[in-house]
Amino acid sequence: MQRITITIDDDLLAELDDMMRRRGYPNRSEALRDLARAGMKEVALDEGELGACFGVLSYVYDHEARDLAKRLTSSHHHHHDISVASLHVHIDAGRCLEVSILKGSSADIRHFADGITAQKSVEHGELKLIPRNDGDA
Ligand code: NI
Repeated sequence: MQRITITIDDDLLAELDDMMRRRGYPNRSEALRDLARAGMKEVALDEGELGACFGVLSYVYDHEARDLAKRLTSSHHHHHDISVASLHVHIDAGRCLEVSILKGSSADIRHFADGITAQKSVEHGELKLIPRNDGDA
């Protein structure tokens, strides 16, 4: 074990202490270790090669933005091997929410998702990867 010193702003520390009380952490070190582990797991999922995966991609877009809806649909058609299914919700007069289920290697899924979320007028893009071998005994 090593002892480190960190600097943290008052508001964040208050939130941390509050969470510690709710969850019954004995001290800040234990709470921060758990948060760091959880964060590192997220980073590994974000960055690591996970092999065969399912992906859940969600995003909101402005359906009146020039040609955007058409471009997004074309992307899905062009990558029909990756894009398994999509749910489309008209959230209000101008915006659509889509949730797409993707299937392929983590690299291919990330590449496809980046192509969607990097488009202008696409917001709240988020990709969750689920390794397909998770359930293996
Ligand atoms: Ni719509």
